[in-house]
Amino acid sequence: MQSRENWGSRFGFVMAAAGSAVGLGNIWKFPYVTGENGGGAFLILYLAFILIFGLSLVIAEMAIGRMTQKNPVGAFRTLAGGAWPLIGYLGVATGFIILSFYIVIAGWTVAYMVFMLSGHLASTDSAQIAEVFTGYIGNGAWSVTTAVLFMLACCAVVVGGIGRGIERASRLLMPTLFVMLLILVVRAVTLEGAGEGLAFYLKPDFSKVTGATFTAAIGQAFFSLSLGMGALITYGSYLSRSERLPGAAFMVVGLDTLVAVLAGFMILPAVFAYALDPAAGPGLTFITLPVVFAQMPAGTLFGFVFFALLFVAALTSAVSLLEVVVAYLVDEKQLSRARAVTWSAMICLALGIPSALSQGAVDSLVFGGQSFLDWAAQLTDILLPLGGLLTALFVGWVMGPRLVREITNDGDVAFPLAGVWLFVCRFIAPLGIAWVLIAGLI
Ligand code: VAL
Repeated sequence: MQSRENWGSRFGFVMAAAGSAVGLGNIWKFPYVTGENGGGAFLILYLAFILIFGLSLVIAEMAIGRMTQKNPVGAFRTLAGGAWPLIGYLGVATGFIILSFYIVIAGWTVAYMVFMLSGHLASTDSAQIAEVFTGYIGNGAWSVTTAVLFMLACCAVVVGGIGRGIERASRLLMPTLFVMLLILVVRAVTLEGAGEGLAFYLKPDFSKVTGATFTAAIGQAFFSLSLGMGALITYGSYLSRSERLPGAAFMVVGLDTLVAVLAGFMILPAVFAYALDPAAGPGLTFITLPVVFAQMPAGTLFGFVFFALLFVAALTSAVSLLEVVVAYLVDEKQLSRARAVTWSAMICLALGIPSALSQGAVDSLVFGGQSFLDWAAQLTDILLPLGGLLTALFVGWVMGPRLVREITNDGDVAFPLAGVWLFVCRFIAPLGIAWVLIAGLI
């Protein structure tokens, strides 16, 4: 058997894993969910969940991948028999569902880069921008086309493999993303009237916190960290045995959280500076922000940079989701990489088309008050924490100290919090996640 390809360097791995984590979840979803859920209060919950559950599970998933050097299904099968490999299947399926609607939204960023330059979004009237947005997403042919284009970009990266494909793209794209983000944050917080947005973001309003806020915050934490979707197990499986895992995991979690927090600093002050509504929901990025850019000096340029930023973030994330399925097909079904990429992209597109068409093109794809895309997204908000809960149980009760030995390279690498980590996996994470899930359902 051919030996498994490894990341070329620690930096390459961290950039790829941070590329997976930093995505639409941080830049598109986080600011609007924060806007809808009372600003600072949501921020506190989100940060708490990242710290309590997120970090421990990131370490756990990466370690499971590295220990087995296998895709999620193969990894659980190698470590334990019985029903445990089902967690792997759950992860692969969840990643696949996410990818199916992710390419649709990412496709919107492709269109918006063009719209920004062509002047389609040069209006200070949000009703007019809303018309451009709904006109475009409601046009089935266009939204399917941009989703296909985006998927092709993902395939181009993934088919190149780990080192020459994913790692090379991430090493280039992630630093670019940070530079673009910093430029936009500086622009936003120096706008006149930005202070009110900063206050909204940083001063918690606990009266807006309900059971649903908890579910939203935990779903957001898992989505953002790429947990429960097989991605970190898969990326971990390409990590060399000699790397120090805890440090890499800390860096990935830190970068992901930093980008989400900075995205809040980039968007909320700008929205307030122009007296717009922070609770505009999913349209915050695609309807509200163009109005902001239209009023800002050199707004076309900043607007273009913003949607390019969103595109880059989405690409490195979608690549990791595609790699989950590709790794599964290559390891378990012995497909060549090229074939695995072709098949998974085609099936995923087939599943994504209803999401693309549910935005106004086909009325019957809206049911129960939500579009097909919303249903898919909502389903994953439950599947992700569920996957996390099961992984925590597995790690805490089945693997236990065995995985600690893996994390510490048999005692060579310091992991002073091993005891706390194991305690979190055994008790805190399963009970806490279950509690949040039940509170949300009730
Ligand atoms: N973690 C990414 C994001 O936040 C994806 C892979 C879901 O968008």
